[in-house]
Amino acid sequence: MLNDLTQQPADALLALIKLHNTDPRADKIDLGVGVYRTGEGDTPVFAAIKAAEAKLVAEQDSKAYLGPEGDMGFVEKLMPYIFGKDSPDMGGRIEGMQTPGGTGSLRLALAMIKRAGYRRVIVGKPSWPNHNQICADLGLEVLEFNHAAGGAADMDALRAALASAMEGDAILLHGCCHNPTGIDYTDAQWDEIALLVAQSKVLPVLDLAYQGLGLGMEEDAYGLRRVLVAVPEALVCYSCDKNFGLYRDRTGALYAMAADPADLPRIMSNGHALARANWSQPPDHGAAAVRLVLEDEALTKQWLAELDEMRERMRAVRAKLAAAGRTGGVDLTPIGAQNGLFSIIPFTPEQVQEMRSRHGIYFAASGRINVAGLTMGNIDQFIAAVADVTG
Ligand code: PLP
Ligand code: TYF
Repeated sequence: MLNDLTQQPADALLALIKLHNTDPRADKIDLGVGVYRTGEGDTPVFAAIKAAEAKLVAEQDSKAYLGPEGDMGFVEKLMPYIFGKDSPDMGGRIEGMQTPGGTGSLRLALAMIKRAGYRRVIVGKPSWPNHNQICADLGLEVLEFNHAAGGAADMDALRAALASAMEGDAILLHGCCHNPTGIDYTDAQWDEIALLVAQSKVLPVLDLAYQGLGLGMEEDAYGLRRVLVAVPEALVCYSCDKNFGLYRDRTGALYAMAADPADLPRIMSNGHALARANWSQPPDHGAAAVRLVLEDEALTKQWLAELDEMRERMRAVRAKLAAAGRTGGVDLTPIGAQNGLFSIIPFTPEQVQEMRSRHGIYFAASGRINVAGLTMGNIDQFIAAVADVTG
């Protein structure tokens, strides 16, 4: 029986790590998987997290089970950053739980909507491959629309998708730093999206995996907050794995917004039951470290300063790419106005292979580059390689 299983492909993004590692060239460049890198090419642990971890080791007096909801101090401390200081729980209408990363949160959110009777999820394409993969695994149908056209968000495609929405539809929206395009909605577009989502009555599922890496912590939450004030119910999938640099510690949260605070315990009891059926309880370490950062004013300041530095470095890389303008057969200008770790350069599949074979530069077959893999030391080499393979 086990022998009847068919071979599954490896995750293409994670497979790139190995490809890059086995390339012997000293000047190779890794623009593959989405992790932040410093100007020296490292992905260090945040100093604020290091300090919180030291405190955790010194002060944590038990590792006894916490329950399927995880560290509720962590869940609550994040809320003002996500939902705003003025109304961090929308008048008692929002409650959360800790999950294993943003992926765990998406898994629970989508399993929860399936339980609630939703049948279809509207998703902009291209999207992070795991969105479709989780929907497929849960037996949720996916309705795709084009996320972008001509370097900007394709609002016509989104309007048409929402106009065709039926009862039992949800829509999955990237809150900021769209993966893989880097093309985010403008504030004015979010204003319209909030109205359209409310009118169409689809359930919004907002995926916020990169808050603070785009334009700033507040700016990156604009769209999410606009949607939440316009609709009765929503789910928010949050990841701390990028903006606290916790990646492998799998740190995230799921928040539900209910029409009435009285509905929340019943809704969340489904999240807790699904967590028990999936992983019982989330891993503690990353969330406890984030809580300790957010409970301490000095550590919070330090974390925000580290996040500012990351964002500013990525903006500087983007500005330098944009300044190169037309390079070979492609135009790098739009990259300057895009947000977060990713942008797509319209390479053909052959050009992606040539970037690897001729230049030792590794990125996804879609042409998605992780801009954080570029530094002031290798960016000219990258631009010259782009000119070479596309010229
Ligand atoms: N959502 C998007 C759009 C992502 O790119 C990622 C990336 O990893 C995640 C969610 C999940 O993040 P994680 O599970 O590593 O916290
Ligand atoms: O898109 C990325 O590169 C990140 C990291 O299965 C990632 O979101 C990639 C693939 C994967 C899990 C995380």
